[in-house]
Amino acid sequence: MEKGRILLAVTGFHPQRWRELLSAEREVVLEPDGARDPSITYAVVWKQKPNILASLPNLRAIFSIGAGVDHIFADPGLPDVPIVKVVADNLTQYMTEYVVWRVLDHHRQGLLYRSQQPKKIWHEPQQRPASDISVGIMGLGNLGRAAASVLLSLGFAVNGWSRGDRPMDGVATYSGEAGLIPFLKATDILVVLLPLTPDTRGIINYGVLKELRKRNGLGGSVLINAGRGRLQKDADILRALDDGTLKEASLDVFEVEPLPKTSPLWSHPKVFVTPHTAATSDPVHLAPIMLRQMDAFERGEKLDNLVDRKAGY
Ligand code: NDP
Ligand code: OXD
Repeated sequence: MEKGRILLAVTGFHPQRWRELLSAEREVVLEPDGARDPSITYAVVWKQKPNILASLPNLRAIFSIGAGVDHIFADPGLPDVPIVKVVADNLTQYMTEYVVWRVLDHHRQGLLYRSQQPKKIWHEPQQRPASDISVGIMGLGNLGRAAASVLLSLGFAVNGWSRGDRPMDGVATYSGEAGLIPFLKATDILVVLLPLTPDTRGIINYGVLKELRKRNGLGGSVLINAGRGRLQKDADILRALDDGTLKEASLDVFEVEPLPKTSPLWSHPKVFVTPHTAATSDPVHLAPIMLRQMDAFERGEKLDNLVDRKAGY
């Protein structure tokens, strides 16, 4: 089979860098030039323009530049071809670093020390062992499981919540709607690593935050969201922080991105903001993985890491 050409339809990343790396092995056409081009068989996308993929008569597979694929499903004219998501060691490592960094910072009172320093306050809060704190990972998938195993090795108690049963050694696992409240009630630090789907949109709301466990050495429950912004209600998080339902939050993702300059989250003393950078897709690592998958597919092998279109992730 001839090597298919690639349409690169990328908003917000660095299309030129992706183009350079992908074109080492295949011809790459930048959106919008490839519209209706019959020689294009693959699309590599991030937030592609609506209906561009539907215009390609011989499209055989869509590759997401990210682990999340909600940006692809936002296209009303999405063609019915396989969708491949990113699963890669370096992306997983970045996310594990982010989760462990934020959990340790909240556990070791980083926000308190940062507020004390400008005022030259020498005050030592009580220290507690990690084993006193349970971290609940919402979304025990590729990223959630990797973070869970490092947190376990640091001595934290770890809970996990997923759609189906996903047993993991050392982790108390919960699943589905029935498992949600018990999972929250056993969790001090909630780490959100869910995909954005019709079932998960808005799931991080006041009612859910209210269920988190308060009995812990942290002095309150903590939210860390590195999944997607529209999983959460920004206003509910602010309300929970202001009435003490939440002690602190680390947010990498927001309902609207970039986070509007008018958002009170920017200057909230209990919030740590990062600009959707928990785990950045690095084309140097990811482009070769995509090219290998295209080669394998053309040899008649199966594509890995396929998205379940019905589940939406
Ligand atoms: P996976 O598909 O491997 O895992 C998703 C997990 O979420 C699975 O455990 C799945 O359950 C669970 N899940 C999905 N829907 C539900 C539901 N309705 N109820 C309960 N659990 C549910 O994804 P990854 O771990 O690779 O990535 C997770 C998300 O992280 C991405 O979708 C993306 O949005 C986000 N992300 C953010 C980045 C950032 O920089 N901020 C970077 C990379 C990813 P089950 O196991 O049963 O299928
Ligand atoms: C992703 C992301 O989904 O960067 O990979 O958010």
